[in-house]
Amino acid sequence: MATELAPGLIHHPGFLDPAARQRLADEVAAGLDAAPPFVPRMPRTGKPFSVRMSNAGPLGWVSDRNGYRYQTMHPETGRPWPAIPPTALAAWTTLAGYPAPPEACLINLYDPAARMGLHQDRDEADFSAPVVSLSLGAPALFRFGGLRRADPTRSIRLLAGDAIVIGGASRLIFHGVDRLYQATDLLAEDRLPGVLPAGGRCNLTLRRVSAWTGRGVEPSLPIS
Ligand code: MD3
Ligand code: FE
Repeated sequence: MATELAPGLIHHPGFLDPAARQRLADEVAAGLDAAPPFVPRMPRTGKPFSVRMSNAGPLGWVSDRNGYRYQTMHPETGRPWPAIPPTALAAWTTLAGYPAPPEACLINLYDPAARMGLHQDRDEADFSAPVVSLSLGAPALFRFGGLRRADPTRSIRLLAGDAIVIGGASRLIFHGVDRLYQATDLLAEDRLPGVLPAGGRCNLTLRRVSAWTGRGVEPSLPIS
């Protein structure tokens, strides 16, 4: 059952069943072989993120001393990003309510001590498209607030298989991940060996980056 946490912010607990989580984990592992995780750094200071990242799709989000941006190539290998995992693409089709496919799939890899500070996602040109988030691995405490950093926040736990759709009036809310939880009873399919250290977590976010006119072909995407 889906819950509307705020206008446009929809939580779908257990959206991926164990078989779908296993399939997605295998697809992510294959993608990471082609596009190994990198350590993003804060613009200007160069301070490393505690979260490691990779991407799939025509565009990938990167951050380094020069700033945040989307780019077509992996920052270290110089190769294009691999295809978006089919199981993630299917989730977008079911959940996004948007007529064009995602252009970027950001893959966040959390070790048990990693966190993500409160931020907005606003490096995209099209805020009319939602962001779709899929969680794998250990549970996390997700925090979200309002359109201003100082607005009051609420927290919910995100578990393996949960989906969140962030759209409409919530597309630009502040949000972050305060901590992971130790799960003593994770299913084998939720451990992601080869992708995550023990007790780690993986989050995929599917995004539109460029504005979509609703006409014509998608320039950089295959037809089928
Ligand atoms: C609310 N990721 O990659 S997912 C991110 O769990 C990010 O790794 C977190 O924040 C994670 O930018 C949270 C849920 C989420 C994703 C995108 C959002 C919430 C959002 C965009 C706008 C508002
Ligand atoms: Fe975010």
